[in-house]
Amino acid sequence: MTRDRLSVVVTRRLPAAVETRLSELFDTVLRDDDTPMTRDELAAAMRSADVLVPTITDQIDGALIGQAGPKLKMIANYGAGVDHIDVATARQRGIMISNTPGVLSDDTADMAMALILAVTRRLPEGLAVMQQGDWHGWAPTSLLGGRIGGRRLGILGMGRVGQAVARRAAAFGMQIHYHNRRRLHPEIEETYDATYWESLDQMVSRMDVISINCPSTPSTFHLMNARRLKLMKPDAVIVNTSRGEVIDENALTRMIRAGDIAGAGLDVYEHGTEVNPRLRELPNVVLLPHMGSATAEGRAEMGEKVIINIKTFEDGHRPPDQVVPSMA
Ligand code: 8YV
Repeated sequence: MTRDRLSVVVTRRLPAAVETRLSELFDTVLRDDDTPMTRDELAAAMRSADVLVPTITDQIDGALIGQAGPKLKMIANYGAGVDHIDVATARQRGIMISNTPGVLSDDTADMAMALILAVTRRLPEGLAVMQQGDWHGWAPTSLLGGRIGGRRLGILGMGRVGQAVARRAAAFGMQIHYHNRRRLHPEIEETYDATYWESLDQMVSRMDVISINCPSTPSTFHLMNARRLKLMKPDAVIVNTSRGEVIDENALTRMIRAGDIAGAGLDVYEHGTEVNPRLRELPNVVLLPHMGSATAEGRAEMGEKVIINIKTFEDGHRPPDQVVPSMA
């Protein structure tokens, strides 16, 4: 007897190979154009599907989950962060949530390093000079940045991505410091020669570079608020490849404009695509459009994880990347 195939709705265009494999394995509905679904489209998808495959551009809140059809059994997120999904409500309704951790860590950490280098070595200013045809040759004192070797890097959130940043930064000669909900095992600390700071305030006030690598949760919202940003040394810089909500973006903008913080490298923003326009005007701020995990390899591996999670669930087992509310 053949079993009915699971019906899977994918909310965004995914890499072709991922879409093909999803269609081979499941009764898959793919998106025609690469725009986020409207709330009504999402609600309809959640009424008709057994499994929804959303991305960060879908806000799956409690109200939407409340309208889900009785068929919806699983939300297999294409992405590691699940702050756009009300995981607790989904769990109450018996809907399984999975994500794609691990396969994006190195790519995201590469981008954190790229931002640290771009800000401290003034890459955008150099690029602007070249693009404007304004270069009149080498000069001993032009566009002097700072040397990152020897600087103190404070990593806020020492999970997979934070540790991948630590590995890279240590190879660049930076001194590794971190703040985390839980202190790491001494052996892991030794690997990066990392110093743990129980007090985030104390760490922030002593670092040359701060890298945000914690997830967005109610307890990390505005962790870098105006009061804490003020603790930063005026020659320090901050980079964020995690979620914009961790930093009070307006306070950060004010402080960089006032010269109280030396610069910032941001890949994510507090209000999604609504980036504070003042940030865009600042020469010591490097802004990217959420590209941290944007490699062809990473996106393909994210797809593989989604497929493994759905398939394992279909076969009656616990998906390898199940998300439970306390992790979210
Ligand atoms: C993803 C990310 O690509 O995985 C995450 O948490 O932030 C991204 O870089 C995105 O979430 C896709 O849904």
